[in-house]
Amino acid sequence: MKITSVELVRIALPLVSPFRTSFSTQTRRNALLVHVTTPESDGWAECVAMDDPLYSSEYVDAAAHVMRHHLVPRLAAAEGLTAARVAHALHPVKGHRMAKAALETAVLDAELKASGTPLSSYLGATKDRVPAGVSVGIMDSVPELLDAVGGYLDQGYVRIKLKIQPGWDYEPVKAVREQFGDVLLQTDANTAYALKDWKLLKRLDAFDLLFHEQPMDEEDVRGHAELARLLDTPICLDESIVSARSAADAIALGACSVINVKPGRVGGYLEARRIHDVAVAKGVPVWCGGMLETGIGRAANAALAALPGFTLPGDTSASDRYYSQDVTTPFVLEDGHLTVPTGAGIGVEPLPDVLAEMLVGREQVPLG
Ligand code: NPQ
Ligand code: MG
Repeated sequence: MKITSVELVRIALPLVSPFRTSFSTQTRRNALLVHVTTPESDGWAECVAMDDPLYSSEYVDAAAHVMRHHLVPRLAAAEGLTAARVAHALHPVKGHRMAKAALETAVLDAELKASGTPLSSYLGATKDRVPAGVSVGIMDSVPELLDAVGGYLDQGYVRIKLKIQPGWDYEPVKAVREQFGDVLLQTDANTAYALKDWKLLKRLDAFDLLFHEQPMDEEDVRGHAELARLLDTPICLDESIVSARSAADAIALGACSVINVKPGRVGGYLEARRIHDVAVAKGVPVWCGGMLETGIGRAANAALAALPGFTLPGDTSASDRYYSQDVTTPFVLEDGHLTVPTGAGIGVEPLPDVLAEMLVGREQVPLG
């Protein structure tokens, strides 16, 4: 396949409500879409990098820069390019997995569209719908949190994830557990704790949680193994898992017994599938995380989440969890599930009128 153009498309989507985590409060998603064309077809993907390097070291301007100056020229120069060869062509560039993932996914979408194959079939999906969980931000008060959680449960979400940090952990988790009974409940600290805080998390053992996601620093894999020995609640890693190799290492060290798979964080859907395969071989359940994707990224995540090892509900929420107007046909909740797209490739594309409304800028990247 020959790439004939690569375009970076920036759009801005207001969030339906502010989303607060231990590292930021967001009121808007500035998304970066990648559009590639080939002589046979075209492909879309979403780069999940945030505005600021607060979740991981990547951020959207850096992703655009590295694509423009380092990644796209390598793709354009590659002989006999296929989606399966994108990672090899980009391998000389260290890191920048979110940028690489977006390019690989756009090429994959184009390739699969040309052959009429849905991404879900290509990846080996075994389900046509996936259970939807929801990630609930830090709030100003417990009553406000209970209102929000109650609303999501009324909509049908099958699992609640509470963002926590020191000072917002025991009381909110206890209140949600007491108010909503045996709902599937888990936490995500986005690295807000240190090993010395382990007693704060130990108190949460009382609430029969599925797991704590990424309590400590991204690089503190050994610390997570130590924490796992101190707690009854399992540990799930997110930020620490950047590849199939790091997943295998974390499992071997006893640092996690559950893995959050985010294709952007690990360099794409092919590496995400390898993590799935490693985890299945080790008996570790995986689930699909989220990065406040628009319908473009959400569609591909739904396909991944339909693989057999994805045995826990993901952060694959409906579009209206975040956006009153999505850039694609919206994903809706049906009986607590999202339907996996059946169209070729990722199975969705931006609605031109909506894209025009949300557009912040488009940039044609030179191929040479
Ligand atoms: C997580 N996501 O699992 C993340 C982190 C996260 C759904 O909880 C803008 C863009 C804001 C990406 C906030 C969820 C974000 C973001 C949080 C990602 O750790
Ligand atoms: Mg997380």
